[in-house]
Amino acid sequence: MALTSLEKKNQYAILTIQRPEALNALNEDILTEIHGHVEELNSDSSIRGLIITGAGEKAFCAGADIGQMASFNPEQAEVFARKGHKTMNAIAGSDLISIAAINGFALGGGLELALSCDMRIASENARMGLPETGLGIIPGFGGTQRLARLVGPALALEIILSGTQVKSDRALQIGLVNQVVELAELLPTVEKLMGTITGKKGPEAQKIARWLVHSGLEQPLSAGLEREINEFSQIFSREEPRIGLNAFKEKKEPDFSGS
Ligand code: CO8
Repeated sequence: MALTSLEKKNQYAILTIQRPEALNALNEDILTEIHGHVEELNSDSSIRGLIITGAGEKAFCAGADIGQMASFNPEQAEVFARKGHKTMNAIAGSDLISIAAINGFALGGGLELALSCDMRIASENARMGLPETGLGIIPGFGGTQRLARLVGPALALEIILSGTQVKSDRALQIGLVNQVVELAELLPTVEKLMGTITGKKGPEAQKIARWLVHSGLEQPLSAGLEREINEFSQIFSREEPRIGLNAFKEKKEPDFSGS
């Protein structure tokens, strides 16, 4: 039986991890399913956004399956880590605009899954952390790299080395999440934001801006700024600026659906 579900809505899809009895812990099958869903959505031109959440009211995802890891030798650990990275990279590297709806615990690989998304919105009961060092292991699905890039090295090290569970209000304060809302309001809030994002903006402009932000983090500021100038000029060879700028002049809503 599938351990994840995918619901397609207007322009976006909701991927839910369906293993609440194990707090939605990630085993190999779940990683494979998530990767498969992302690939399917990549090939569906009607879908531009991806929301990831966990079933139940207690957990987004409590991490990699600890039971599965207990007997690993180094080779098996590498296979599992590579599989996790492949899945997280598929999310981060796809053109899908992604939001993690964190509905409870997001620990270890669960937080790393949320970190592979563009944005994170958490419920008030959410607890986030990288408790791996308490298990004698390290974050292995991208946490050491993505968390430090998001909140800076000092806060990332505090979270990684202490294993502390970060509550929602602190997560908001340090920029780990974009918003905190009541649990009942979580999906409506995330869907509303996704609807705004996928609604009336220029899809090509969004794709390029998103790529500039992500790729800019991997290069010197001067190179990123130069890329921005190039992309800004190149976009004027496209249809979208004409639609958007003329609509503003004519005091109309832009219609990018045919661009
Ligand atoms: N893996 C497997 N099962 C889990 C996991 C998990 N990560 N987390 C919870 N479960 C299971 C529990 O075993 C329990 O099952 P059962 O009812 O059969 O005993 C069920 O979910 C409910 O959990 P609890 O009874 O423990 O619920 P509590 O409310 O008491 O506690 C906690 C909730 C605090 C979230 C607690 O479950 C916990 O600490 N879980 C582990 C969290 C954790 O350490 N996560 C990090 C795992 S390591 C990791 O993610 C590394 C990623 C990189 C891997 C690289 C590969 C090489």
